[in-house]
Amino acid sequence: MKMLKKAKIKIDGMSCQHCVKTVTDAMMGIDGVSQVKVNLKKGEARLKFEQDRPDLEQLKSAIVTAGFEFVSLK
Ligand SMILES: [Cu+2]
Repeated sequence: MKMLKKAKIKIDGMSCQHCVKTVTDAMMGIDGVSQVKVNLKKGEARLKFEQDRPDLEQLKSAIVTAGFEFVSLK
């Protein structure tokens, strides 16, 4: 059984459910990411991923490419 790890990403610029879906799809497209839950009000995405944390630059660029602003990663 694989251990899942978690991260919380703050994202600026999401304003509706369409944005939520765009961000979710962008995150799910990254290798190793197995679950994404976006909270529109809080402007954050909670990720679950396998083994090592996905590359920070990869996460950032996925968010920026989708048209949003990466704020922080916890
Ligand atoms: Cu939107």
